[in-house]
Amino acid sequence: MDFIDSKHELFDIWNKVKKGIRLTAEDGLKLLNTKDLLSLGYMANYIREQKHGDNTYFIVNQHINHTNVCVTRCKLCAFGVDKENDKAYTMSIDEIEERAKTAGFANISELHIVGGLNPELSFDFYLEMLKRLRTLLPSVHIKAFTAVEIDYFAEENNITFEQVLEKLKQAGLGSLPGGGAEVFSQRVRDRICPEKITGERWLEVHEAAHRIGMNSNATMLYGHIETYEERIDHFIKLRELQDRTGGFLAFIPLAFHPQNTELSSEQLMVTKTTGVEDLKMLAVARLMLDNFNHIKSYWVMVGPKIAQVSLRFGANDIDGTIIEEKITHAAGAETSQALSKSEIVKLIKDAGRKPIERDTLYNIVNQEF
Ligand code: V47
Repeated sequence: MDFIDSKHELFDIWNKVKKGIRLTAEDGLKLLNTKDLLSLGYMANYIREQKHGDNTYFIVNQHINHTNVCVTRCKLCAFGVDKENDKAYTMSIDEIEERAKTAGFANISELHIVGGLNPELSFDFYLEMLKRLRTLLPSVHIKAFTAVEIDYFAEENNITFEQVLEKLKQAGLGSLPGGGAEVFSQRVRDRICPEKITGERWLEVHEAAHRIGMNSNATMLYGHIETYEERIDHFIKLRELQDRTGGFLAFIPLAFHPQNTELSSEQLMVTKTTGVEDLKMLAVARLMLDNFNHIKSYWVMVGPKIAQVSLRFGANDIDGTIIEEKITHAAGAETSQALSKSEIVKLIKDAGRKPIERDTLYNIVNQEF
């Protein structure tokens, strides 16, 4: 007997999944509304295993957040501050280089660099930073700057996204991370990040990157004030862009962390996401984003234990060693700053999956574990 039989509320969707038929917005809503987490996970796992078998990717990487000074000051964020704030910091290129050098000794294959919109840092600063990192660590892939930062550089310098991206690429940029997408709905953005670029602009920046042959990732910040309809709308917009370009490498659902953000205020009282919600998002992402190869379970946000279990709920990537993380930890993350390679390998093996160390573009670095 099939795990999901003809009497099951998800039977029609299961039939589509088995036949490889694209799910509709209505199907997506039904998936988000189901209480049957195991059937949802079963379907997501079916696709996950079709695409990747047991293969489960991770990366040895280092995050660098070079400045927390930010002019947009989004309500969802506990990291960005005004430049007058006691906690404000901006690293010099020497300091960034120093951090990268230490990471280089740990044999990282990726630097993930994002920061606030700091008017005191010129575009030349970033070009110089990339050139120096490229010279220091020529074999390390630099994944840096969210679409929000790319848009800011374009506005500040009165040039197009393509021009910004071309200059950064020439200086050493390899790809764009997926941050800053939040939820594309303008209703939500007006309340959680009114100063941030629109969802359309976020998508335009990524489309421009894909046009010049640069890959990127996509994210969605969930678990605050967004509705299930708005989550589905976000998935569909990402899926449409991916149909046009094929440039996205991975989708990463980001579990909202409310502590120290304006969204945890008494009026809004947004609380942390639960394990069920986290697993559900990863599973629905796998099923709705049929043209994304990789669904990444970001252990920093969902915790290593949920990340591990999610390897049976659609996820095939557990992200990386990270080393130092500031954005989620400013908002109350209880996870550690880093996981060692052997800890990641153990999580994956204990889930009955095969660990594969990858680089940013999913080339295999090592699979002998
Ligand atoms: O851009 C901000 C979000 C992003 C909070 O591309 C918050 O490989 C939760 O984008 N609670 C940074 N999230 C993280 C990110 C990322 C992480 C790992 C891998 C990749 C990748 C990308 O986190 C921000 C913003 O969208 N964020 N504040 C918060 N309070």
